[in-house]
Amino acid sequence: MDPAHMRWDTKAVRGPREETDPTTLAHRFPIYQTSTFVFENARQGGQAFSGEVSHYIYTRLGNPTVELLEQKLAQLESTEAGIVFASGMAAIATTLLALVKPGERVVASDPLYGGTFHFFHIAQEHFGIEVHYIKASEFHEKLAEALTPNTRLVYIETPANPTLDIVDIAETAKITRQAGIPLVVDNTFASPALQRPIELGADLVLHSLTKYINGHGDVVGGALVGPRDLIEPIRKDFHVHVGGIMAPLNAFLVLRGTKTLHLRMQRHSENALEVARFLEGHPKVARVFYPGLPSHPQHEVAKKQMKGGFSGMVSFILKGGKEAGIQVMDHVKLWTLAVSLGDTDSLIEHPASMTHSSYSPEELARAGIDPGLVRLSVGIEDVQDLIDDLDQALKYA
Ligand code: LCS
Repeated sequence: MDPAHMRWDTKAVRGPREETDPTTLAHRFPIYQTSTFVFENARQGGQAFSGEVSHYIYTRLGNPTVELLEQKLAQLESTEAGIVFASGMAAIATTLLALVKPGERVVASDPLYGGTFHFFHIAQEHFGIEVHYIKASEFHEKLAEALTPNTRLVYIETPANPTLDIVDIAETAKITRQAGIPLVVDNTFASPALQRPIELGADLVLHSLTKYINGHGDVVGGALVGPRDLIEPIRKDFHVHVGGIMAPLNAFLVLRGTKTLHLRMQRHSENALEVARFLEGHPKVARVFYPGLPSHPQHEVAKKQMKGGFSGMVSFILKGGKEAGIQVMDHVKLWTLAVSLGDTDSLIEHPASMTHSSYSPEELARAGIDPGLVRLSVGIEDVQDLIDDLDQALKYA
């Protein structure tokens, strides 16, 4: 069946092309664990470099297992081409350096993952790239006035790490399209199973593959996908020379993760909604952040652009503030106290001192990251076990 005619869940399992190894008929596509590829003769080697013949050369320049993952991710995000990277940060850094020059400007949503925020700060200091932030919750209302003639990129993260603020992708894309500026969306928190920004008008989509797409907490990786005319220059001029490539073994593992993404996202979303409802009803909890709750200020926008669930990320603040949050983190027995997210297992962490420790106290306040905010990555265990464990830990808060 032509993948173009497959429904999304079928593409996740089967796309983008027959995986059977043509040489051995192995059902699963092999891990081409090799650094280099052999030429039949010197002339062919030269032609491979000049592009006259299509031939693998060297794994930094291209590898069959890695390419299969790139094609699959592009297809799952409804676009043409993709590049995978050694990490989400390698994807973000390479994209920024490829699209923005010294003296030019990026307009970004606030908050962002702490590592992204830190790198944007470095880009400002070392490369003279100006980064202007707009609060995620009012992003598209304030965007037009922030676009200067030297703005080269609009960069958003939605749902945002760790506040779960939502940026309206379609409304933002209307403005960036009219201005002719590429819109890049970090879709890590939703994954393409729940949200496909390119279908909503975005130009490029970024992922930390470390999270939901791989899903099993055993790989670090990143991706950038989009139309061929935007992706190929980034690959040719930046990716293969900056060199932050994904290893073939990791590409194989991430490919395996993609096959169950739709099932996992459904369960993550169901469990997270129940955990969010439990926390919202708990007397020690001051506030819960989850786009699937009607109390979320952008619940209607989330409903419009996320399909089939609101993902597995929930944040909350206790009435007892940071100290009470620390008590919960120190008393959970089933939840794992660790950063990262999107694993099968449930994780708990403290953004202000961990994932977002690159923010100053003033920057945390501006981004709406309360010092007492606790972040949950709700896994796919039995949700009652997760709630029971939080309930007992909350007794210490
Ligand atoms: N984008 C988002 C939204 C992220 O949450 C992360 C990492 C990245 C990009 C970077 O990806 P990486 O290089 O780690 O693959 N977020 C993390 C977090 O919240 N805890 O640990 C890492």
